[in-house]
Amino acid sequence: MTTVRVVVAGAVFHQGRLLAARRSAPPELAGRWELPGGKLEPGETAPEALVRELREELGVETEPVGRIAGEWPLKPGYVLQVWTARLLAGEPRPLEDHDELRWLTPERVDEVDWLEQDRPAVAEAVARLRAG
Ligand code: 523
Repeated sequence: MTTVRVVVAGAVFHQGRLLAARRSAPPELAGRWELPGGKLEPGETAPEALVRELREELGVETEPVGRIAGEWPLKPGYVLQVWTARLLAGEPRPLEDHDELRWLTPERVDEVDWLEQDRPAVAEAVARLRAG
C-alpha cells in the first residue's frame, strides 16, 4: 500500500494582506514564492501541523480558519492542502527555509513568482481576502 503524504500550507491573512514567503531551498525551488508550511508529522492533523510549521519557520502564532477546497500534486507521494489562517501574535521572520517575506495586498499578489502548485490556492485566498 502506498500512503500519500500531506504537505499543509497556510494562506496567512493580516490587515487585508496575504503573506508570501520566498524559498531558500532546495535549489530547484529556491527563489520561488510559496504559502509557507510543511509536511504533516505522524499523528498530526493538518491544522496542527500548520500551526507548528508556521511557529518553527516564521516565529508566529496563528489560528487556522478554514480549508481551501482542493488538493494539488507535488513530487511523487506528496499532495498539497491549503488552509487560511489568521495571525494571532508575532511578526513573521524568515527563521528557516525562506530568505524573504512579503505581505501582499490583493492588487499586488501577482508581483511575486509563486510556485505553480500554489497558484490555485493563492487565487482562492485572494478572493476570500477581497470578500473580507
Ligand atoms: N511545497 C509546495 N508548496 C508549498 C509548500 C509549503 C511546500 O510546493 N506551499 C512542496 C515543496 C516540497 C514539499 O512540498 O517539495 C515539502 O515542503 P517543505 O520542504 O516546505 O516541507 P518541510 O518543511 O516539512 O520539509 P523538511 O523539514 O525538509 O522535511
